[in-house]
Amino acid sequence: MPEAMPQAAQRPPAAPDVGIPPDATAAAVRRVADAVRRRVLDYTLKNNGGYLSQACSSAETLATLYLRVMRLGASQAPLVPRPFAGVPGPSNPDAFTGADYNGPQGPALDRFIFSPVHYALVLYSLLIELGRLGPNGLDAFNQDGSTVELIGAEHSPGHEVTAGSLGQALSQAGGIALARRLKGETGRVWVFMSDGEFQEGQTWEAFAALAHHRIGNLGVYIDANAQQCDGAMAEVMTIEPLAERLRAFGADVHEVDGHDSDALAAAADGFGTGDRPLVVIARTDPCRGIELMRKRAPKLHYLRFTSDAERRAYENALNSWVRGD
Ligand SMILES: Cc1ncc(C[n+]2csc(CCOP(=O)(O)OP(=O)(O)O)c2C)c(N)n1
Repeated sequence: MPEAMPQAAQRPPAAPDVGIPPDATAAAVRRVADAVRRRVLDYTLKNNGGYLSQACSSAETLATLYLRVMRLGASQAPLVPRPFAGVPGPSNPDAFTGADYNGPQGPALDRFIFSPVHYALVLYSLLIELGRLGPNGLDAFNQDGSTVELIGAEHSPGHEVTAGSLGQALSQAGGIALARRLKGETGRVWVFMSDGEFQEGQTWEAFAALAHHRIGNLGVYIDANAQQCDGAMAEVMTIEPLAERLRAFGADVHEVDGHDSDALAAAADGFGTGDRPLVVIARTDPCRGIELMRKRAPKLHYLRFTSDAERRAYENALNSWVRGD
């Protein structure tokens, strides 16, 4: 039998501090997603480069997860991120993870595992929009000794595991989901992945294990932006037909427009009581919202300005966005 739920876990998901209700609409998701893109563009300019296409492609998916899909409690973490407290281990009682930005753990509450950690700035920006991270939460972004890393790790806000070596987090999430089922917990485990991770053998081994153990409390959202670091997925090494392959591995697969929040949210409706993992393939546009980036295709993975003129073009794009032109 599951343990009695603690009082805090019985509360509905926390209403973010920005006036968006837990049952947010597609319009609210769109507002948040655009704000996330703007902030990532701003930091890309401040840092003279960054993972910008990931914000373009995944902003609606991540915002929909936080605002419409996951059952999370209020953040338990400081608004100003803690500095790095050393490598975790039995001799380091000060080590922590960034999962407390996603609320407390409780039998009925969901857990979130963030896998492609080079998307970290997208997640931090979203946490700011949701009031889970303070407005100055990015002040130490990418600085030595900070947990607000360019490539996130388990101590980074919103992160629970270290997953910089891509394709590993799903295996960890599968173990968490199995343990939760054995404990009789009703909360689900959600994993956010990139499509490049489906070029990794470990991902398929993880799906085989999920099918074998009949894991029905784990859902995966894939940002299928058709890009990876060497260019277009189709050119480097195709993963298609992804939906059929995942179905053959026993998953319940939905393929949706990854900028359509209603479709993203509907795919998760009622999920959590069956015996198959859920996969939502979010087909996305890596230049969504920042048209200027199309000039760089097919190399969109990391934006490093190649000239002052190019940098100014991105500055102008940000300024006109802020002005609302
Ligand atoms: C196991 C492993 N292999 C290679 C890398 C190097 N790497 C970092 S990001 C990346 C691209 C992954 O594809 P995806 O996340 O789909 O790219 P994006 O959409 O962000 O351009 C690769 C291969 C890594 N981090 N881990």
